[in-house]
Amino acid sequence: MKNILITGGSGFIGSNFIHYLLSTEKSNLIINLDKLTYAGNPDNLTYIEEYYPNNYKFIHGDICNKKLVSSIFSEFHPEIVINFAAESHVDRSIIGPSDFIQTNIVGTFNLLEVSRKYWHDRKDVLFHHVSTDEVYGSLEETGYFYEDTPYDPRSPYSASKASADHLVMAYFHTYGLPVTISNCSNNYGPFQFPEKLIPLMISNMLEGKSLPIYGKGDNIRDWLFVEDHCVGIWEIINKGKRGETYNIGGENEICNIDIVDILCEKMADLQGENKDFYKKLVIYVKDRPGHDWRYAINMDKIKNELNFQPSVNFEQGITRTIQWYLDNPNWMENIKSGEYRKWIDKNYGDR
Ligand code: NAD
Ligand code: TDX
Repeated sequence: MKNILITGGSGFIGSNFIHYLLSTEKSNLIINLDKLTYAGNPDNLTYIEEYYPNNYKFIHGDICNKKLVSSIFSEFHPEIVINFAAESHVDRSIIGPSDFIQTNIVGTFNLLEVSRKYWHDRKDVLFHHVSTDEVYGSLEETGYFYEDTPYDPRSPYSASKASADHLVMAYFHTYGLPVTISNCSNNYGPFQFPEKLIPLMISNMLEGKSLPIYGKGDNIRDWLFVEDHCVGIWEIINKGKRGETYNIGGENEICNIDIVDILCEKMADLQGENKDFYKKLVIYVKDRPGHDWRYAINMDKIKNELNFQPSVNFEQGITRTIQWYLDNPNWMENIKSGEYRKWIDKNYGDR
């Protein structure tokens, strides 16, 4: 039995990861340290609390709190740390970068410091850091992000993630701390907070609200189904070379307007409406400042070295995602009646 400290486990990817891990490797003890910011949602883990009470422990707190993190190490002796905790939304980082610097950089530094001090020179432990393809910057029509692509972050969010990645690698080279990093592309799937493109569009369609597309809608992202991402992370933890970075993508490059078109058509199909029913809600709004144009991942390394391949194609993944939101209206309703609503009303108005 391994004790695994997961940070940010109440967010979108962290909670999917906890579901994945406890359904496949039932013997681990997972300690979830989460601050429950606006994006952290205890509802994501209700099932886990109920069905895995002996394998799951929630601790409400901040990764920047050194005393707390040290006490978790002393009490639970984790052998693996998986750092999902972050401020993760690019638009919020443009409006107010401060929390991004604090959590993404200082918080990661704090976790590294406590891990180093507590583990000393142990080599049978691992600090896995979850990062993003946004650290590599923005691509034109051709080319891909490789693990050795120079970092070129362009938003406060991606700059904070890049800083954290550099700290993680510095702890490997300087102190010999066993680390791995995964840099993944845009995730989608169940439990994603409705401020990111796909769940926002689904939520607005269901409320009959407009579907805001930034700029011309020609920006391209590489969409990765969250469950495939979770499998990839676990493969890296188990088989990845220490001190290495692995890219994880979905091999699904799609521009934003095509994503919204697909969502509108799928939703119409599932709701028994005509094909264009939701498309009339599309509006074009002011572009995001410094909007990266294209992200595309080359994932030869994880394929060749770890034998990992995404298993869910976009058609399957998006159908499962829309169906999940249709099947869980209370999940969305709980979010919307809370702080999120106040924030979005203040910053975006009704759109
Ligand atoms: P999310 O915003 O849904 O969840 C973040 C979680 O971290 C929340 O539960 C929040 O409460 C928690 N948290 C925030 N600050 C904290 C702090 N100081 N201490 C403890 N907990 C804190 O994010 P996500 O989409 O699940 O992303 C998880 C990780 O994956 C992040 O590191 C993000 O940068 C990275 N990532 C996300 C995507 C994506 O498409 N969502 C893509 C690439 C990389
Ligand atoms: O209302 C919108 N309209 C719109 O056109 C929103 C919210 C987004 N967009 C565009 C901006 C992007 O080109 O859609 C694309 C996706 O936007 P987000 O969902 O905000 O994701 P992105 O900015 O690409 O970043 C995501 O992927 C990388 C995650 O939020 C990051 O945490 C991750 O690191």
